[in-house]
Amino acid sequence: MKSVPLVAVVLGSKSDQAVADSVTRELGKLGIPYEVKILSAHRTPKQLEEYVDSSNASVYIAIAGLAAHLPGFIASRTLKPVIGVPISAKLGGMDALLSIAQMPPGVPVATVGVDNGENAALLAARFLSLYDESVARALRDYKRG
Ligand code: RP5
Repeated sequence: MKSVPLVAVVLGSKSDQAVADSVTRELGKLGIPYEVKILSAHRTPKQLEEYVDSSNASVYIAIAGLAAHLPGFIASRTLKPVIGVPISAKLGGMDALLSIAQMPPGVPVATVGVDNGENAALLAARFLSLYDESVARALRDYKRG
């Protein structure tokens, strides 16, 4: 998308692409500009830090499996809302779900269901709709499928 991205969609690995696609499909339906980055809290921490420090996005959606520290890492670098999407890479996604949900007090991350990129996009839209009337309108007109 060409306009300034409102949502930064960050995935920990190319292997998370299918869920990232479900996020961007919903954002696209709602007309919300986004950008997608593959950056890892463990494999590329420096680049991830630089990206978050320079990003103008209003909301982050962070998609990760296994020991999923990506959303928490981002939340430690920004005061903007971070939505974590746990991926079912192993253990049915329980490892990632708990890694994302069990953040220490003071560093909140919103957590959606395992592999539920659709809800992450819709939750991001709800945040944006608080100040963006075009997103609020798109949400009111939104139809699933
Ligand atoms: C996490 O480890 C990624 O988010 C991915 O879900 C999982 C496996 O990554 P790959 O080994 O497939 O790159 O960091």
